[in-house]
Amino acid sequence: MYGALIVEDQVSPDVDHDITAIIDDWRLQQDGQFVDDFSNQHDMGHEGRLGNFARAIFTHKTVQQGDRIRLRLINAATARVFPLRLDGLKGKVVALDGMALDAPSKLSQVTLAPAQRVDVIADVVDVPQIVFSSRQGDYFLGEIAVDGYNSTRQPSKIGALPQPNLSKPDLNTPHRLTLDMQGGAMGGRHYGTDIWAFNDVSGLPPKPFAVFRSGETAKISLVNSTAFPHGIHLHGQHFFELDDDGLLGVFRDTTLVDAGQSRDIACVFDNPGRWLLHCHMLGHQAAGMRTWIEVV
Ligand SMILES: [Cu+2]
Repeated sequence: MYGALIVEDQVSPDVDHDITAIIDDWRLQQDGQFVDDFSNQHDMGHEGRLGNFARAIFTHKTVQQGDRIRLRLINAATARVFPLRLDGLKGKVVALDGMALDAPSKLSQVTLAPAQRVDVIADVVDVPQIVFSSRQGDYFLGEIAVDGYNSTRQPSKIGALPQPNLSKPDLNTPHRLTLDMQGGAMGGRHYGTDIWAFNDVSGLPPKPFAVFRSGETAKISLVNSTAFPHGIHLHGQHFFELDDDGLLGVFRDTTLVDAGQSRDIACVFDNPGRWLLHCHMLGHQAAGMRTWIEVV
């Protein structure tokens, strides 16, 4: 993301407002000051540095009932995965991690790992509210007030956004790799030098995890051998999640892999350069869970 987030005068023609919501959490003392324990090893070895106070911060304070809005949610938290419910809105998910879906999908619960984004186009049917469905119950993150009624907007279908120009992955590619996530509390042994490791290496190795020829497809199995979820983020390109049958799923740049689970991805490496590949729970990254790839 570059530049200003607030783009109120650049509204897409088919919506009344383009709204961004930054979702974040903070660790606060009773008096509202930040808790000053940023390099806490216990956090790094567990879920990461979770806050005890969370909010959604919107670029808009009000909408009208009946408005059609485009709402972009960004999980800017250091470590927290947010399962979210959007109340007061009836619509569709139209993009993930900034990439348009070819067919908008049902708007139900949305889960965002750190760094993940989702775009929704929806009609305002009641006060739009974002609720974090936490293990302890619903946690209110924020709302946009409803002020007035939009009587000019006519009901219409929510279509797909303009499609990105994507290179088709070669699913028969011989280039297959495994990225094994290791370490942390209650994790198994590994040979890395820090709390976390990828394939027995902690931190950035002198040689890349892999080198790809520009335009080449590779399939990577992301294997979570740890006791915690990880949001794995690749810089410089997006990738397809593959389903259990190996078919193309959603196209994004950060994928959440739950503890003990694995996910295969297929990526056309078409952006030359040296790129980080890391866990976006930043305490995990700082404590070893990072590597890099090169596209030549
Ligand atoms: Cu992680």
